[in-house]
Amino acid sequence: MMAKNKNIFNMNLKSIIGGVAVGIIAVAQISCKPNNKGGVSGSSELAGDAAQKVYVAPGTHDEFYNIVSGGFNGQISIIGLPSGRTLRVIPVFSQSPENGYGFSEETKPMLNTSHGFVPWDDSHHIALSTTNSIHDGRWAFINGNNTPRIARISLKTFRTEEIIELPNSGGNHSSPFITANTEYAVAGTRFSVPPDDKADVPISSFKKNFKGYISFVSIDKNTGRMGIKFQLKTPGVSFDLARAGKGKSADWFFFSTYNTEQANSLLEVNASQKDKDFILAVNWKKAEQYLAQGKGKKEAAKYAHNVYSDKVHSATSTIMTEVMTLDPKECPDMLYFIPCPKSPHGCDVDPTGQYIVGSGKLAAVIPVFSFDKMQKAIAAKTFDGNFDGIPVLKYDAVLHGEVQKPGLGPLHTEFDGKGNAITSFFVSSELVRWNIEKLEVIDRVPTYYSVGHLSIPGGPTAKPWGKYVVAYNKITKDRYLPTGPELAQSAQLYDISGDKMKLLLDFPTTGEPHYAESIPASLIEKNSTKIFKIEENAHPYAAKGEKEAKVVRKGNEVHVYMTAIRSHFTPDNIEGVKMGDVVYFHVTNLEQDWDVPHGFAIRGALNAELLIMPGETQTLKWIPTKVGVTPMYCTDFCSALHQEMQGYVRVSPAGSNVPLTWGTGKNPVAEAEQKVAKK
Ligand code: K7E
Ligand code: CUA
Repeated sequence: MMAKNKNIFNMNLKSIIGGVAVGIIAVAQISCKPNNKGGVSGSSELAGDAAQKVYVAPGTHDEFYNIVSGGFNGQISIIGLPSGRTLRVIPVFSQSPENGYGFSEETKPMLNTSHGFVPWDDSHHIALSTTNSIHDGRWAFINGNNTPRIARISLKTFRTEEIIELPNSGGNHSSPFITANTEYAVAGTRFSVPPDDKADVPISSFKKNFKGYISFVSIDKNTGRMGIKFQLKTPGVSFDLARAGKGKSADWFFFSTYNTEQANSLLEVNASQKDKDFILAVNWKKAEQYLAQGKGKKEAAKYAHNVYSDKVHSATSTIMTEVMTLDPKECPDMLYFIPCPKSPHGCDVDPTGQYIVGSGKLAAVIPVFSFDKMQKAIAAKTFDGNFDGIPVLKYDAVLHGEVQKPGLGPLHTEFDGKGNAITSFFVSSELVRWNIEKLEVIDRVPTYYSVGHLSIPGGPTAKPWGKYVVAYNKITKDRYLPTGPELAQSAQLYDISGDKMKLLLDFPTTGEPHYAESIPASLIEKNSTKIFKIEENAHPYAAKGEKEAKVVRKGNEVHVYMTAIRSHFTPDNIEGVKMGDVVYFHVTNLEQDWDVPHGFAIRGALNAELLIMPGETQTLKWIPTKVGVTPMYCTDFCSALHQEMQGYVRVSPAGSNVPLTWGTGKNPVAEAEQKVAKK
């Protein structure tokens, strides 16, 4: 092993000198070598005018927002296209040391679950809200995989506004996917599990007791407010990915499945036995009808529903106790299985809603199914038996056709809006463009290396904006300066406006990008929130002017109603805090100017810091650990006198009789003490 490593290392050195792309050789151990014709890896594919095409001149803006899942960091990155510049990281399922999300008292409830406080999760899929299957720029949704949840992010504030937990679910991978008019965010469970209220069963009783739950989370048209409308209790298989229909197929949802073998151990082998798994077609309008007819059954389940309010600048977490379920056995004509070779990963619907593309990770072809044929096959009952009571449609009866020899290891497909699909191939490390009607490959281009998801602006919608495709690669190897054992994850931008896809740019991403969507900046930028209006601040501990600043003791709790404005805190001197106290700094940023946050940090805080936006109140909980005078300061360079934005808190021993005094000014505490003495 050592010798091998050394060898690669030597070759890498050579590659720098001699221009041999050696990273590829290393990658070849796990995937095939892209068809690279030499030079520094990929440079030969680089378009001659690439630099010009991605150059966004200083002071000008990108054309698209690229909204990218952070994968195992549980966050979202906002990247500008075509520049590849990272504009923001939005914390969703993980605490953030950048803005205090999940650390401040106001945001901690966002990470509450039925298991308690979960500070870090894994996220895979972005879904942007649509109207008539076209981007409307209102919200982004993303899944929490490990502890199953769906989050809604406002594209006005670029903040997480709501998180709902999904009961009866494990590994929330096939999630979230959005219906045409954002009626629902839909989530299929990756792990089939026994129902939460009857969960203590032997693992070996999988076939009997385990179910694959699909959650339909309704979304309020105006507020975006989420709620679990119902769950479908399907046979115990693994759901991988999904897409809603559009246009003629808008009443339907399509899910890729694997482990239809229903194995509960060594899935690598045991779940790859069958020649075909399934795409599950769900008529969700019919499910709604059954629900209206009273076919639903309430089941006990525990899940958290967390909502953040921009008025009180705080989140609440409510534990819900039941969920409505629909059993397909009592709801005929609602679910159909379409056979799909072999362990399908992506399941994507073209812009017209006519074609459904399955991407079998281990398949040698890309099958494309026809919605019209599916309707005919259902009407004529062209079935190939059933799976656990659900009709299986005949493969040939539903198939539009197969793309032959497309590449190795197809994962995901997006659409360019010109009648073509582009599919990512993990094993052969390439993007392949093919014509949907003719099922012919028309172009292919290597990726560096092992592409997972891909994103065309509007690519999953009825109206692809086209122009670019971004490849999100799983392996970076030699693409960037090395940074120890952990390397940046890599995205690559290609121009798809012409006949040939052309590589324009590599850019590193934060975390591991799985899925991303891209949307024209014009649909979002004009709505961006600049400040929170101080007069609308309804936080119970807000101080909406320096006159309202105060310190209040309630038993051993000390509440500091503090204000921040360039360049001081009020109060900035506090005495009378004692060991054993729990101090809450409720800091209101009085600024009403865009881009003037203040920070707050206090020495020895075991929790965190704060970053407070204009007009907002945020709270840091601090339990003093030492007697003495403790400094506190603003952490965000807010003005020329930012460094002067500081203060002190005096902590005395428990039981001391130092009076509670505070102020900002010449000798604030002395003045306050005189006032106390006069009384
Ligand atoms: Cu990364 Cu969408 Cu979780 Cu495919 S999944 S790559
Ligand atoms: Cu406020 Cu620096």
